[in-house]
Amino acid sequence: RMTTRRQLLNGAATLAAYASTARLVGGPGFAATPDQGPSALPSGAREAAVLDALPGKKPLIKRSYRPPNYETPMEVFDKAFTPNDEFFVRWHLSNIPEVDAAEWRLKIGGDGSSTPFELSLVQLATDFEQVELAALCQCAGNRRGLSNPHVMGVQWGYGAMGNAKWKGVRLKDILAKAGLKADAIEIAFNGGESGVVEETPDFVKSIPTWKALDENTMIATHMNGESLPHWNGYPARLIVPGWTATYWTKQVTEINALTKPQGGYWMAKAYRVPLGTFSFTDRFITQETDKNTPITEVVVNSLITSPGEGQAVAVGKSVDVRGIAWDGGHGITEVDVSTDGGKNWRPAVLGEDLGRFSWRQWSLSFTPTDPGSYAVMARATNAQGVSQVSKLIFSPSGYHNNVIQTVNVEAA
Ligand SMILES: Nc1nc2c(c(=O)[nH]1)N[C@H]1C(S)=C(S)[C@@H](COP(=O)(O)O)O[C@H]1N2
Ligand SMILES: [Mo]
Repeated sequence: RMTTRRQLLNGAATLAAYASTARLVGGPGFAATPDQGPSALPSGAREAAVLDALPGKKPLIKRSYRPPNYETPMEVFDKAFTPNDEFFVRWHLSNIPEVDAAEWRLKIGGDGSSTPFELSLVQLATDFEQVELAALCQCAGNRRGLSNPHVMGVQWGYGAMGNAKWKGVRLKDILAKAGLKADAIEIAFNGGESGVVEETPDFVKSIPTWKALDENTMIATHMNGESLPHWNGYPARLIVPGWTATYWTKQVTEINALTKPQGGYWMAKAYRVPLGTFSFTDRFITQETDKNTPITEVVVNSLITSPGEGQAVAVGKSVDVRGIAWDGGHGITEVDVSTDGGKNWRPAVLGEDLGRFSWRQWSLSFTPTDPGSYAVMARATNAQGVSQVSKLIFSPSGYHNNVIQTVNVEAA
């Protein structure tokens, strides 16, 4: 347990340093850079975005200091897996405790469990089979800042997502010991943090029991071969492959099987869309009302990682257009690229299949024949035959923006 201990001490020192600077100036700010995000973001959001490093992280695009919301810069998405120190950070509440690995316990119970029990981190590592899976973790509000009209919430650009290899224990193996009752309809998860004021609703999320028992759903302790970073949920977090990251509870302390729908703020009020806005495959029936439904799986989407917006390219020289594409776990079957603003499309070459919950890299080379502007676009299609949309499907909280992206390059 030497590593754990050392890590803990390092973590404690850097976090204490962070706490003191944060209190004074709201965090150590680097100068604002051109990477404030796409021009479609509200101007206030662009001006407030600076590159800033949380303890243990490389500089990321700061969207808010408290709670800490940091976005991954565009160039990082050229990598198949997002390094832990460049992975985005999203918290709803500001008091995020430093977890002592030795004292941490995961309590499993709820009125839908007949045999409640507790697990230590050592038990989690030794009493269960360890599994590893590549999966995209994407905030449902990724690209919210591009909503037209603009909506409330963190004004994310393209970087509220990441791809990682998650290692841990299948949730179904843990639940197998909980004596689940037949009427346990949801499994709820509580995170370790709290709000600054007592009235702030605790961060509790639930998923349907069928999704909790899916063999891919897990309690992860490791990410890309290392312990989870503090900011990404150390010592353990829920991984719900294919579903938006709002369900991926970090610093999980409690798992409760419920015989009634979880009715807290973060389920009943937040992360919902009006009925019929999107056509989800996965339904969360026990949480549906006659007006709205919780968001569930990630929608088909892609990102052009190169060339960058406004980049100068040479006439007669080949340009490597590349990026990533993903969906909620059906798998990407095709990515089409246009270099003339959507008039003509050509299929890109797909990279290695890292698993259906991972994003997939793609590339295509094109050679500009004449000087002038080229509007480069990418459109992903998944195994269900569903493609990205040309026009935003508007939702009041700006979820699931999968509009085909355009990058303009200048050939001379
Ligand atoms: N405990 C806790 N877990 C949480 C959240 C939170 O606020 N508290 N936010 C969720 C949301 S909305 C997102 S997008 C992801 C972000 O994961 P990351 O910070 O590891 O990138 O964490 C999820 N898990
Ligand atoms: Mo999120």
